[in-house]
Amino acid sequence: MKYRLGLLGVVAACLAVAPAMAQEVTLRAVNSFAEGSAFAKPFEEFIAKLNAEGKGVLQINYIGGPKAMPPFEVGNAVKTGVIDIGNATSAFYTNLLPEGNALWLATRTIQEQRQNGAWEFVNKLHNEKMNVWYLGRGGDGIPFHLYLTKAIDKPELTGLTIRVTPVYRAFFTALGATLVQTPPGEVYTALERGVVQGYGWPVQGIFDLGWQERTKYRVDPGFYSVDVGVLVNLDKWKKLSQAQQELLTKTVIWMEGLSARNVELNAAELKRQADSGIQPITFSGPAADKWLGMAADAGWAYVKQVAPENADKLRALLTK
Ligand code: 173
Repeated sequence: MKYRLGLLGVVAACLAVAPAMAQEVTLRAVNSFAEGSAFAKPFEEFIAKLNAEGKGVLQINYIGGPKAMPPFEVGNAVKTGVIDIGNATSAFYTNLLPEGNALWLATRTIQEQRQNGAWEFVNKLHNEKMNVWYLGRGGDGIPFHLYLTKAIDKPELTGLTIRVTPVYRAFFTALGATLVQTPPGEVYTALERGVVQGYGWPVQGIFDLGWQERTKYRVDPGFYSVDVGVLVNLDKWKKLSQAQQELLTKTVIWMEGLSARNVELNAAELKRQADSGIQPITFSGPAADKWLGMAADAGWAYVKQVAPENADKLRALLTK
């Protein structure tokens, strides 16, 4: 009896001092993109900065990329708390959040979205439907392209099988393509085996997995804008102290600022593609208008179809 009272006393004493001297917390992180690759890097820089500045407050244990977890599972792993924080494009978790289909259709930067209430609304959707705190968004200012092994001469893909994710699904369907969905890690093999005659991917990153060896053409202009979100399990987020939450927010806003360098990175990547023999197929004038018009129209029509109650609000907040 005496012992038990003593133990309770110790527990009570610990609880009493807890708010004053919060414990350092370590979050377990997974990346849906291969370590060191274009869309993994900003998150890796975010982790490095946070760990340098968060000693005694908050640390992130970076478990790794797709070798640790299939990319299309990362959203669900954050939702259920299997991991605490993840780096994933919304295209990899549209099964959990159909509204995610709107994020790459944004024409406002994340900085503008924080100003006009878009981030707040997108975060609320993640809270309610995914048990996720939408900490922030990298990848701004990076368009997507269609890459091909066979040339086309007009905005039409009838008879071609193209590798997609949800990003390109509505647009390439409208262009008449046959679609095959794969995670990034399976693109090379699909090209090698001739299962696909092309793939959707952003302007950055095709060298990361060696696809330049299997790519002959890039169709211009690019369309949409990459979104790579930093997702935090909502239960975990709520348990963090104000100082820990502020450190995460401050550091992700710094990460969002890194997107300014994408102007230069995109240009360097286009040059590297040209140097490795990838030829542009460039639509201009009315063909370019048709290409970009179809991309936006097909994308928003799909959002309306899968998220009818939120589509108009998302479009108003995310686009100019
Ligand atoms: O093509 C993809 O795998 C994809 O959807 C994507 C989205 C954002 C960045 C990179 C790839």
